[in-house]
Amino acid sequence: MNKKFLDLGYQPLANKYLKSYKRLSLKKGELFKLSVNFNTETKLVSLLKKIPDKKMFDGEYPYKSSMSKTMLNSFKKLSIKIKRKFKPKLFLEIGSNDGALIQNFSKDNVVCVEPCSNLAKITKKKGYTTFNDYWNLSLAKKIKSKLNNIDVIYSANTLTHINNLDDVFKSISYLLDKNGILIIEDPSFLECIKKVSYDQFYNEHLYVFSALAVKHLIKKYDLIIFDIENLSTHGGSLRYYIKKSNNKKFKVKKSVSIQLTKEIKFGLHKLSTYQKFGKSAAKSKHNLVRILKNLKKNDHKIIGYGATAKATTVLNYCGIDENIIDYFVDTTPDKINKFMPGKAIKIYKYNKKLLNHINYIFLGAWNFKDEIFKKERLFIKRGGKFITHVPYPRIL
Ligand code: DWN
Ligand code: SAH
Repeated sequence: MNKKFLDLGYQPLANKYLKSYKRLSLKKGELFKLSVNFNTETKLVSLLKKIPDKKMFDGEYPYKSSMSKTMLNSFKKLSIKIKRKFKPKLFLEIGSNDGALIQNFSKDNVVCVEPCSNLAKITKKKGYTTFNDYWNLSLAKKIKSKLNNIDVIYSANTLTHINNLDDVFKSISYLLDKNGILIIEDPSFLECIKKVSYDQFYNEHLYVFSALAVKHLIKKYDLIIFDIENLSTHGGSLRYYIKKSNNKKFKVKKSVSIQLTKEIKFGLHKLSTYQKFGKSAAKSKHNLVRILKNLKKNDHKIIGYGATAKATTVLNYCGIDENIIDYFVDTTPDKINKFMPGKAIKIYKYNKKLLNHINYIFLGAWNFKDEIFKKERLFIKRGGKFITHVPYPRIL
């Protein structure tokens, strides 16, 4: 049974950065209620209202995975591991974005799936076979009619964006070689709850997975998890290694039961744990607003760093506007000179000079804190402070 445990109010689409600010209207369908559910049987956490994918993933999707060194390094390390351990004959990536991972593979044995045409164009141009389409069974059939022997399928931060998860795993199971493997990587709900990072929810993140939920989801398609890695990326992610249950090539590792036990010990099988998270999010909102308003009372200028989808959730949930945050800085070309969704807060092209005379920066990209702190050593050295809400609101 689905039980609502978190209400993040009315939110705009997170990756729709407008060139000029306008107040979004509920009547015109520009704002969507963002509520989050826990399914007491399947343990799956999902949004109550799901927006059609064509509205979110179109020809102007601004997010580019290559904007962070942390992700580029993580993908590079993973590619070395995949080549060494699994020696793929034919490698398929679902949600290949701008090619941050596949650029580490040879063009001869890689297939990309990416629905956003502006991104698919990039990998096509680099010479990678790219299907500019949404992942589903009819696409899997189309790919199978052209290419055989897909023995490694990989998908990071993407399957949680697709409404019909049954179709997702059915299509994967259909296309994958009998001794092939599926690797998926997504934010871990356990880390999300521990860090009170309610901003992992925005309209694109239809789901946030726990190992408990993934295990249950894939069972129907004769798939099982045989290894799990804990990653520090995106605030704490899990990388699941999955095989068909009759594949004898890979043994089920202890890491799987360790993660499942950890999740049960924390209470991820119980509704009450999720309800507590709902309350922690409300407390986090209250405390963040208090910190920001106190700084404003003392005439401090605050800017934002990293115009993330997550920051859109924070701004719109907490009611933080241009009277509190003057502007955001970001390196993503398609976000620059536009406005934070739902807010009259402009995004400027990142330039160290924009941090001059600023003493307080709200960390929108808190998941890249280490990378950003390294880059901004001088700001920190001269006494500049970052503000974060994760795991609890504070000035760092
Ligand atoms: O699942 C998703 C994740 C992977 O990416 C998508 N649905 C949407 C997107 O979510 P996000 O916007 O919250 O992702 P990031 O990766 O936290 O975004 C980081 C942002 O910060 C980018 O716009 C780039 C920017 N940035 C920057 O300006 N300077 C990042 C770094 C590291 C920097 O030094
Ligand atoms: N894999 C990258 C990008 C994550 S952003 C990374 O980990 O950094 C989410 C990606 O999912 C976007 O590139 C988006 O276009 C893609 N996506 C969304 N819906 C999809 C679908 N139905 N099928 C395939 N990809 C999809």
